[in-house]
Amino acid sequence: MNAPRRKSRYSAWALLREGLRGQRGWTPAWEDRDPEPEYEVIVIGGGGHGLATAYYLARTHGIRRVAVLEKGWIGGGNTGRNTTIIRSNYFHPQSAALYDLSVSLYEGLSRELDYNIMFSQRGIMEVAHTDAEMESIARAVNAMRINGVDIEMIDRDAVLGMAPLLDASPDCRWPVRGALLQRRGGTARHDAVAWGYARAADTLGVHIIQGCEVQGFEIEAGRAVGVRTNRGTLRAGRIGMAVAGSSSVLASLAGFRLPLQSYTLQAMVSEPLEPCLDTVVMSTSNGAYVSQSDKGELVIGGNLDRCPSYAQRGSFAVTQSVLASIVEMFPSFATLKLMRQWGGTVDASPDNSPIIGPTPLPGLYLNCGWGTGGFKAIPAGGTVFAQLLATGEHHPLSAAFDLSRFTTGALIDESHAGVQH
Ligand code: FAD
Ligand code: PYC
Repeated sequence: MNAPRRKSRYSAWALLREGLRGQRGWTPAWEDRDPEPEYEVIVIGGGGHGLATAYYLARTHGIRRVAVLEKGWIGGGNTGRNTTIIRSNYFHPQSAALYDLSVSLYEGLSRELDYNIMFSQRGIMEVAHTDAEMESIARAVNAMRINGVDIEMIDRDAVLGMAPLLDASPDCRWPVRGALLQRRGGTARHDAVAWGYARAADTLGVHIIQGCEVQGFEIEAGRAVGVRTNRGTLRAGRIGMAVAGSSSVLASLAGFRLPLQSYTLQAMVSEPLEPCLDTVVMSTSNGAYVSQSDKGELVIGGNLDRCPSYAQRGSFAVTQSVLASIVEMFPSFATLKLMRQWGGTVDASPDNSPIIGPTPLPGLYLNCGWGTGGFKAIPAGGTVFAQLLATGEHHPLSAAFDLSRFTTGALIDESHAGVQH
C-alpha cells in the first residue's frame, strides 16, 4: 500500500489541480520494492519501530543498503491499531530517559520527516478517584520529577476545568480527587508516523518490501547470516527484528525463547461529535481512557484481554467493561454510537519494559516487549536500535533493556506505568 505524495507540498493549488485532474500527477510516497539477494542490514517488521530503525540507520549512520521486510503492509500491525498516546511519565530513570527522548524527538518529527504527523500536545492526565490513589500519584510524581520528567499533580477543580464532562456529582461511581498531568504529552496520527518514516527512509535508499514474510533464518557457523522468506532467501551482515506480538514466533524460528506473552489489546471509536474533550483522560483504577481525535471520534481503550492470544480482535466482555467505565466517568457519552472496535497483539514482558539488544543467536538483534506502550517510543526505539545494528554495541539508553536483565535480575519494573495491567 503506497500513500500518495504531492509534487508541490503545501500548495493548495496543487491539491486542487490534482483533485480536478483525477490525481494523475501524484507519485508514490515510497517505492514498493522487490527484494534483492543481499543487504547490509535487514530489519524484520514494517511497524513504527522497524521503519524508524531503517530511517536512522540511513540518516545517522550512513548505512543505506537496508531492507525492511513486512509480511503484510507497513503500519498494519500495532502501529496502525493503537490509540496514539504519547507521554514519558515512567518511574525508573532508565525508562524516563528513553521515553523522554522519544517525546522530544516527536516534538521535532514533522519537521525532521517533512511529513505532518499531527502531534498534538494536548496533555495527558491520569485521574485519581480515591485518597489512596492521590497518595500513590504523589509518590510517582516525586519519583518522575527526580528523573527530570515534567509531571505535575493537579487538584479536582483543575481536572474538571480541563475535562468538564467528567461526572462531578457527589455520589458518582468514579469521584474525581485530582490527577497526574503531563502537559507535553498528547497524541499523534499513527499511520502518518509509519508513512513519514517510510517515505524518509525510502528517499535515503532503504528498500521497503511489503508482502514479505520471514519464515526462517539462514545460520552459518552459529551466526544468523540471512532470512528465508516467501519471496526468497536474503542475506545480511546484521538482522534486526521489530515484530511486536510476533516476537516469540520469530524467536522460536531462530532457536531460542523469549520471556514474553502475547495478548490482545483492543480499542474502539465512537461516532464523530463536536469538539468536547481536548486532553487525554486515563483512569488510574479502572484502566479505561479516552481522547478525541481530529475527526471528532472518541478514541477509547482499557485493559488487556486476559488470555494470551494472537487474535487481532478482542472479546466482547472487555469491550463492554471498558465502555461501562467510560460511561460511568462521562455519563453524557452514554448516548453515543460505537463505530468501530478492533484489537492488536501486544508482547508483554515480565517487568513491562522493552527488550532491546543482541539475541542468543549472533547476528540477530531484538527490539520487542513494548507491550501496550510502544507507539510513544518509536523515535527513541528506532534511534537506539539503529545504533545497535550499525555498531553491534548498545546505545547508552538501551543497555539497561538488554535481554540479560532476566538472568541478572536487574529488572525495570514499570507495571504501574501503563493503564493496562
Ligand atoms: P508493529 O507495529 O506491530 O509492527 C510489527 C510488524 O511486524 C507488523 O506490521 C507485522 O506484520 C510484522 N511482522 C510480524 N511477523 C513478521 C514476519 N515473520 N515477517 C515480516 N514481518 C512480520 N502504545 C502507546 O505508546 N500509546 C498508546 O496509546 C497505545 N495504544 C495501544 C492500543 C492498542 C489497541 C494496541 C494494540 C497497542 C497500543 N499501543 C500503544 C502499543 C503500540 O501500538 C505498540 O507497542 C507499537 O505500535 C509497537 O510497534 P512495532 O513497530 O514494534 O510493532
Ligand atoms: O502507553 O500510554 C500508553 C497507552 C495508553 C493506552 C494504551 N497504551
